[in-house]
Amino acid sequence: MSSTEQDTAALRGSVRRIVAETPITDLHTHLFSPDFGGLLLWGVDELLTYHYLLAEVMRVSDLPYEKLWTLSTREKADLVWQHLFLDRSPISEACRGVLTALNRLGLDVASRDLAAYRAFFEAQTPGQHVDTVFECANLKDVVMTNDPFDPEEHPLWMAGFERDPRFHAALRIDPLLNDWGTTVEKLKGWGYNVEPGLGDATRAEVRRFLSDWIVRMKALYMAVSLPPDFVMPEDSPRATLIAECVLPVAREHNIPFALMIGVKRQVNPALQLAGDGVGLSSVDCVAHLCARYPDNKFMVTMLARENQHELCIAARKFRNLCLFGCWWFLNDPSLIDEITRMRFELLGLSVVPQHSDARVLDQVVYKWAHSREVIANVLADKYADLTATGWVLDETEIQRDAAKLLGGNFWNFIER
Ligand code: FIX
Ligand code: ZN
Repeated sequence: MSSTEQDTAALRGSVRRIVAETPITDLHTHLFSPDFGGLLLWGVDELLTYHYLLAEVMRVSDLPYEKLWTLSTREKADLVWQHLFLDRSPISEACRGVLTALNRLGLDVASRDLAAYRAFFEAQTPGQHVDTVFECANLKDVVMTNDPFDPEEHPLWMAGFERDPRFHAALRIDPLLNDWGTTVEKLKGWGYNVEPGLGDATRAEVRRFLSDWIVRMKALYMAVSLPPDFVMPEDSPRATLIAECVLPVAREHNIPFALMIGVKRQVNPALQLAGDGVGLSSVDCVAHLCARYPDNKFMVTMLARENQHELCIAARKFRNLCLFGCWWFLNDPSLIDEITRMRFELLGLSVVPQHSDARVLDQVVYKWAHSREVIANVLADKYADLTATGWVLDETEIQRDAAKLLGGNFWNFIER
């Protein structure tokens, strides 16, 4: 090996170590702290019945779709284990993820002993297990997805509880923006004087509703997922609600509005939560929002691979736009590699390269292990290109950069 090759290998090793050692803030998950009781999902049966894996198992099983939903969680897990792990090698990213999580939690993956894995999790308590998983994933804190329209979650917030400081809230408002017709009745039931017509008085009441929940949850940001045909501006309840309610309230509380764009809900309703798809969206409306509302902060992720380049260019134009994550069907090593490389080349370090979207606590172990590896490799390539120019980097600078990517950029954007 030449001395240059040796230097590059050493640099690569340092970057991997530093990225692994940098604690993470995970800015979008579907996790809950143990205070939320049954809403916190964890353990091997939940890992195996993740909706990504249910979609995969239904491709290879002959089970009628409607039969799947009559099975218990354990029976569904057995089905997935048999078809996706025993009858064929588990090479998909979602399958591999289960194995990485079990392995990193100290279980013997070679044994293929599902009963032993179940016994391990049965011996844990949720509180203990949160500590174990946070340590194993080197996670500092996470942002939940908190939906005031969820019948299980709503009463918990209303009753109030002691907060686990590692779990931050995000106010999720999909029903408000995507189904105003139904939401209007719910708001009325909670004492907000709203009418379907969205006149001035109704808009003021929607603003009051949003403010109340931001304060109640101490929400770091508001968030919505949107279909590929989302447009702004337009003459629709959603566009009116965004322009006249969400954005003014976000400005008042100085919090970002997160838009997750490109999900085609229920392409196959028989698959329930696993039945959503993807479509190409418009980046123009993101640019419109950033330009028209310069005093608002926008966090944006898009689901279609084909939207990523245009979205990077939009982010070059607007400092009030924070790009984040490789969302859902993009959370695969080859796509994270491609997207992260493009983002670094176009935006330098001013992005949040990843979030986990974990629904099951143990998933943060694998999602972050896999993403860290890709991010470190891409970063190491970029540093190698820099050193080839004669630029010299020291470890503290690599630590500084990794800290920005894995949490610092998000917190700076929140505090801006
Ligand atoms: O809308 C979202 O936040 C999506 O991430 C989820 O609804 C989706 O089901 C998911 O879990 C993706 O990873
Ligand atoms: Zn999500």
